[in-house]
Amino acid sequence: MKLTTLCFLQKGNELLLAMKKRGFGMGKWNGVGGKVSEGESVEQATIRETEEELGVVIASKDLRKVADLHFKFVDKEEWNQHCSVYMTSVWKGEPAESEEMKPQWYAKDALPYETMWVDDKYWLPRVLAGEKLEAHFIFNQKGEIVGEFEIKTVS
Ligand code: 8OG
Repeated sequence: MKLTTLCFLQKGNELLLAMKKRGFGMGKWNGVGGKVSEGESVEQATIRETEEELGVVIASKDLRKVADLHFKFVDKEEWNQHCSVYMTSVWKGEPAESEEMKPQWYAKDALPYETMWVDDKYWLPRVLAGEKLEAHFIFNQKGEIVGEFEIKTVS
């Protein structure tokens, strides 16, 4: 199973989302992140991806792990992934558009869930309310959730 990362910058009542301009998840608002490379820790990948996609630098001590998301794809095993999700309120630099992402600040209570991955509306509000979560979702190839999903609080 692929290891991936997702990182959200937060500033007061706002969350930074970025429009994915190409590749998997194109056209969706999301945090920033991607695949963990060989020989890299999950935190190192989170920091690298955030710098590549937004041009900001995060120190590992400022990353707060908020969720483990397990995404399984029916008939597309190569898309299966374990995604580690982080939040941070501390970084260096000003978020800027890159080839892959166009960032925009949103009020946390007005996120554009209809233009985000379909699972996000189930777990992201809980993370923003302070919960730490582990969740399992099964998708078809169209990116729709199939059957029951599971979200539990972890300590
Ligand atoms: O390297 P690449 O950009 O393809 O990595 C995919 C990114 O998209 C990675 O940051 C994880 C993220 N991602 C999924 N599925 C979902 C999802 O269902 N919800 C959210 N919020 N992010 C997802 O691949």
